[in-house]
Amino acid sequence: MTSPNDPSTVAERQEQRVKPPPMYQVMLLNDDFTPMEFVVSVLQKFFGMGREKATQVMLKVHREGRGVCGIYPLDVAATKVDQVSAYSREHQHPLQCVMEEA
Ligand code: TYC
Repeated sequence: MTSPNDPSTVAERQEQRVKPPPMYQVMLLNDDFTPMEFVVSVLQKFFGMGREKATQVMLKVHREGRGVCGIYPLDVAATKVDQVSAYSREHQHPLQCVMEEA
């Protein structure tokens, strides 16, 4: 006998073959003008980081040129990029936020 929750049923076997959704890294890029404190506040506000983690990520971007803020499905990643870009523009900072497939 099979029940709807039995993994041997046709529906469940099909589900196991469905690929997981592609994931996207959201990254900040370094520049010479955005204040460090503003970048830390962005990482706290939009990526849910505590102050210590946000400071570590900001310094990594500052030293290495880019750094990952989080990894999300396409729609969430695209929304983060839009929100951070709009917020930075509103504050007249050139901070760049981009995404790429993880
Ligand atoms: N390089 C900037 C400065 O020296 C700080 C900075 C860090 C800017 C991270 C952007 O994504 C960034 N004020």
